[in-house]
Amino acid sequence: MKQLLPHSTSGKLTMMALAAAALPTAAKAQQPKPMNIVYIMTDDHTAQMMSCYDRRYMSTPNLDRIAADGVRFTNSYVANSLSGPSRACLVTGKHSHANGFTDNTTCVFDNTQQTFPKLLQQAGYQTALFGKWHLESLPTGFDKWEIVPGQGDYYNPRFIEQNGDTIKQHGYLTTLITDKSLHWIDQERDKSKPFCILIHHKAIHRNWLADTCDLNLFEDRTFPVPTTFYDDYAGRPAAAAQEMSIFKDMDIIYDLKMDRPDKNSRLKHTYHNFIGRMDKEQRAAWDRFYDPIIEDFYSRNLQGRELAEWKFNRYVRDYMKVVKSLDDNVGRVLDYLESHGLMDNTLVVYTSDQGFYIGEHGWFDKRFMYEESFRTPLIMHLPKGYDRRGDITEMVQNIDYAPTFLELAGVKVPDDIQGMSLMPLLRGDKNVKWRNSLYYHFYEYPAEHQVKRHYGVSNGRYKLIHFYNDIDHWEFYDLLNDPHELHNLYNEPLMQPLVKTMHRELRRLQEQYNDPIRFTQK
Ligand code: SGN
Ligand code: CA
Repeated sequence: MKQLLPHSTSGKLTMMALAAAALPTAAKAQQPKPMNIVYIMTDDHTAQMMSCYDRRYMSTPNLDRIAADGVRFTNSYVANSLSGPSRACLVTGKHSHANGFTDNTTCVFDNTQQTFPKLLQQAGYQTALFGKWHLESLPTGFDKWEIVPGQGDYYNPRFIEQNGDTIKQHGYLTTLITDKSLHWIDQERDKSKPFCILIHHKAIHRNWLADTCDLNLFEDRTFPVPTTFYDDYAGRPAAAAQEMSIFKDMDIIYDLKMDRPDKNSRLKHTYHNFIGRMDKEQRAAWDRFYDPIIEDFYSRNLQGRELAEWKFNRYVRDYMKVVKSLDDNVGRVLDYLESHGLMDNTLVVYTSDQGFYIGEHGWFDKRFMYEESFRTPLIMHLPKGYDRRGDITEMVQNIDYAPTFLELAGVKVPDDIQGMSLMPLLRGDKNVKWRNSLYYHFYEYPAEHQVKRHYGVSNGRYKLIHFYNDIDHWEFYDLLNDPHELHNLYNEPLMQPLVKTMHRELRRLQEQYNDPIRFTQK
C-alpha cells in the first residue's frame, strides 16, 4: 500500500487509513495513523488575554503549551465578527452571504447544507460537538452532540441532548463541556475510526461569571487603561454611534455585579436570572466575595474618569477569571491526549469565534472591522510529520478551517468552499501562493450595541471600510502608521491613489465571493 504522507492531498487517504484499522496487528504497525481533529473554540476570547500573544494581562500556561510546541498565527481574522455568523463560516468554509447566516437575530442556519463535519462523517470519521452552537437549527453531521440553548448559562446550565430533551446539570459550564468532551473521546466514540470533536465553550462571553473557585484571583492587580480608552471617535461616525462603551453602556449590576437591594439598573433583572441559577453554596461563595466590594464601591461614589477606570478594572479581572477556568480545562484536554498517546496523530486547534475589545476605544464587545474584533486568536498543535513551528504570518480567516480539516483527513475540498486550506502553511511548503487581502462583512444592525452594517477589505497594511444602510461613510487606515485606527485618511488627497487601489481590491473580492451587496464606484 502506498505510504501515506501527511502532505498527501489524495481523497483516498481516509479510506486507506480506515482500511489500515482493519489490518492484522503486525501490518498495522507499518501504517501511519489517521489524523484526528480536536477543535476548541471559545466565545469572545481575544488575543490580548492569552500570554502566548500578549503578556500585559494574564498567564495562560495551557494555551501557551499549544503555541509552544506548534504554531501561532499572527494574522488570523474572522469574516463577520459575531458568534452565529462565525460558527456558520467555520462549518461551511463560506462567507456569511453564501452560507445564509448573516446575523444572530434574524437567521436560522439551513442545516441541510454542506458542512465539513458532514463530509468528514461521510468519509468515515466519528464526529462530535459539545457546547455552544448558536445557529438556531439543530446540529447535523455529528454522531454525537450536546449543545447549550442559545448563549448558555455559566452556572448549573441547561443542555439540549440529541434526543431533543433539555436537561439541567449541576456545575460550571466550562468544566461540564470539557467533562462531556473527554467522556466522548474516552468512552463513547468508535475507536476504530479517526475522530473530529468540536469543543465549543461559552466562556468568555458576557457577563463574565467566574467559577466560585476562581473568584479571588487577580484582585491585587490594577491595570492601566489602553491608550485609546478615551477615544473621541473624530472622523469615525459609526464608531461614535456604537453602544458598547465601558463607561456609558456597561451595566453596573449585570456586567459589574454591583447588586444591592436599593440599587437599580437596566439589566438588574437579567443578572438575577443568571445568579438565581446558583445553588446555596455557590451563591454563598459569590456573596462572600462580592459583598465587601459592593459596599466599598457605593461608599466611594466614584465619578468621571475614576469611575470609568474602576469599571475597566473590574471588567478585566472578571474576564481573566473566566479565562483562567478555560485555560485549566484546555489543560485537561491536552493532558488526556498526551497520556493516551494521541498527540502524534491529532491536530489540536484553539481559536475563538472572534476577538474582543478590552477597553480599546473605550469598548467591550466586538462587531467592528477594526483590528481587535476583526482578529481572532489561532494556535495549533500539529500532528507528527508536520514540521512547521513558530509564527505563521500569512493572513488567514475562519472560512479556511473547513478546507484545512478536509484536506488533513484526505477528503476532497468541494469547489464551492470559499476558504483556503491552511495545510500548505502547516507543512511548511516553499513558495506557497497565498492571498494578499481579506474580505469582511458585518450585518447585524439595528441591534444591540448599534454597530452599523459595514463591509471592507484589508491587506494587512491598508484597510478600507464602507459603513452603509442608514449611513454612507468610508474609512481608510494605514495600519503601519496608525495601528489603533484613529485617523481616517479616506479624504486625504495624498492617499487617493492607495484608496483607489483598495477600492479595486474590494470590488474584486465582492465579485470573487459573489456577495450580492456590493458597492458601486462613485
Ligand atoms: C448577547 C450580549 C451582547 C453580545 C451578543 C452577541 N448581551 O446578546 O453583549 O454582543 O450576545 O454575542 S447579553 O445582555 O445577553 O449579555 S455573540 O458572541 O453571541 O455573538
Ligand atoms: Ca462571540
